[in-house]
Amino acid sequence: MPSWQHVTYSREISSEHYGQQVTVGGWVQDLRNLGGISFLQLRDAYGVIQVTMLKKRNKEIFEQVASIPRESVVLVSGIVKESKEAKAGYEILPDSVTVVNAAEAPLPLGVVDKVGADLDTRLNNRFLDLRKEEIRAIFKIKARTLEGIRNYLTSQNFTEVSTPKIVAAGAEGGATLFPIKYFDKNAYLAQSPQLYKQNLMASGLDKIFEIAPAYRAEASDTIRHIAEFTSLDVELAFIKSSDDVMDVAEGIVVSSLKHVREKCKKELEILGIDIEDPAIPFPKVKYDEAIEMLASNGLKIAHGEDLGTEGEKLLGDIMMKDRGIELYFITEFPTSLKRSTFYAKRNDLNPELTGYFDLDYRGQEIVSGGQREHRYDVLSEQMRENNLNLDSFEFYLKAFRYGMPPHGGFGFGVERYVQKMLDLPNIRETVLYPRDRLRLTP
Ligand code: AMO
Repeated sequence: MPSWQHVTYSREISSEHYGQQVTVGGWVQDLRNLGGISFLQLRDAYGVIQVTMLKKRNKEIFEQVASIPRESVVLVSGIVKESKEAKAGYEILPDSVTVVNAAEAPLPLGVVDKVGADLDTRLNNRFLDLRKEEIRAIFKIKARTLEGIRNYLTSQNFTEVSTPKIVAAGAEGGATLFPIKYFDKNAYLAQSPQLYKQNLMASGLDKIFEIAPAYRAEASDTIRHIAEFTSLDVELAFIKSSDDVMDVAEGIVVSSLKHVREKCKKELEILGIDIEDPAIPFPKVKYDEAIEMLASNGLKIAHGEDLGTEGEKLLGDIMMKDRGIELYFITEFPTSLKRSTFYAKRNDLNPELTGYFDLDYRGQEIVSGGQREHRYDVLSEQMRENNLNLDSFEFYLKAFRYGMPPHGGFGFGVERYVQKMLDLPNIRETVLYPRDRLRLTP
């Protein structure tokens, strides 16, 4: 045990401990008193330990334990004894029980209740919600997902960077900007590291990624929008087309799914989730084809309009039903739709089209990106078209005047990815302390 570990965890106790003294610590999940014998189910980070009190063995402890409120934190020192009845195969006969922190009653949220509480109550009491192993499993998987993403990108020679989250100008439209006071200036919370990751393409750090919060003042309450999400941003230089960018996105998904499957067997089992290898290469469905597929399934979307939540979902159903496909790109978005994405490169032969793409996972967009416009004149023209004040973007534009290679990249919503991977009904399930229009605490 490392020097800073002072309790033995349930998962560490084996037959080698039988007859030995240990100290365990955790929460009182349940107490049952059967007269001369009582049982305390003590839950630690990894499982549940049965502590058995025999009145005739130690009357004082037997009586002390009877009054401990549920969910209090206790330290128990005692002898480990093999037990046929205890679920873990052993029990602990205590020589001392210390109540470190007694829980108040009633609890604002039940931990072992069979009846599920609503999401708001759970989020208001997240620390209690997380005492359930199926909730903790989500966050262990999220951590492994990020680890898998980092491992992959690092193996491909991408450098991890950090860019400011307090910024002078937005990149994704004014409507979702959070204004803040910055000394005597006006500033915003970053919606995306877009301008910085492109800036870096002129620096020689030509394959970069960032994993950081992004902020959007999303006015509507949906199951896939939050005001603070984890954005995985990737940018790479000297590309030939958006295809190169899509290859990186595909590599991230394939390798992180494999990583999670290998590292999170127990958590996936707790959640009842099977992760299969996705079919590769991910199919590419052109925007025009997607519109046609939706039309022949009864959903009319005017050319140049967004597929919308309904369109994305139906396309996901069609891809699954017809082809058994969970992950696919939607490509060649029309310029009319991406016009507000001022940095998107338009097709050289047909300016009505961009090389922009989304990656959808079972009917939900999780990634969006493409090749950028790297020519100063064209870029500034596209910005003027969007009524942007070029002066506020000078730091960004400057880099395009002194040697900017062709480049592209994408933004990848980590929570949306985990939501879909684990088939969760609401993106908030994948955030410890979500932020949305109505929620600022905890
Ligand atoms: P976009 O705005 O499409 O693109 O965002 C990229 C991805 O981020 C996720 N996302 C969100 N997730 C949760 N809640 C939100 N409110 C939210 N908004 C976005 C989605 C989405 O696909 N700068 C570009 C990326 C680029 O071109 O590099 C951008 O931000 O999964």
